[in-house]
Amino acid sequence: MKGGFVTLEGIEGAGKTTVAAALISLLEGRGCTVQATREPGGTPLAEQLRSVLLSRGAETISPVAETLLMFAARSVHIENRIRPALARGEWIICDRYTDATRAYQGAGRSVDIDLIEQLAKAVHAGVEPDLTVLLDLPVMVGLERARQRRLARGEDVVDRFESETIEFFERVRSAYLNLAAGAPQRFVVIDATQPLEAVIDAAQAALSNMLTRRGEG
Ligand code: Z5A
Repeated sequence: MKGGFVTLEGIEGAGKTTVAAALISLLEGRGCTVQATREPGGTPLAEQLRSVLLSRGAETISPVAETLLMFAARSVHIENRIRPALARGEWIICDRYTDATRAYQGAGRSVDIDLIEQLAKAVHAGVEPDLTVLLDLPVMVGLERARQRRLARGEDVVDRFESETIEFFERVRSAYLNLAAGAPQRFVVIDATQPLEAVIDAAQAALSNMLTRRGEG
């Protein structure tokens, strides 16, 4: 079986981390070699850029600077990890990718979408997801899940994104749904308010369907 590239997207608290584990288990059950990774991050250097992007320091990071840093991290990630793994015929399950930049920096922070597409072309022409699973849920539900998780872990700090307004996350959610509507051959949208088992079943079915379409089902 040849490898593939699957991305998971959605607002905070959508369940991406949990669903990623279920997709890995399906692929490993079929004998595939799978790497789970995330953005921003995924390599030691890209994880350093993640810390810069998420931490709330004294200096302002402009929306354009944030976009450039996202793509810098992505470029490091692609060249050191994603491209080599795909070339070896492995699978990549990635928690967020360029659709997150389109949604968060483009819609959330009003960065010019043409600039984002130019950077995407420069950084990863030819490295596009085969399947994108969008976990969709109302903003308030996602934020409440994230808040509960922080409480359970005893964390009392929020990062640069978690401290954003509800309106910001509404723009991000709408942008994701528009992206999905514009590329139905790549996206599968799952109602993430369903019980976790139902969300996992739907995500695994989407991946199985993709394998079947590729003649590998
Ligand atoms: N960002 C960006 O702006 N531009 C970019 O290009 C990229 C990223 C790549 C870090 O991302 C931030 O980077 C992100 C966007 C920005 N900030 N935000 N928001 P991240 O992916 O690392 O962070 P995150 O989105 O905040 O991840 P998360 O909160 O961990 O979300 P999740 O992985 O989707 O959720 P989860 O951990 O699987 O689940 C959250 C909780 O809900 C957990 O307790 C689960 O048990 C529970 N859960 C999940 N599903 C269910 C269901 N169905 N029912 C009940 N409970 C559930």
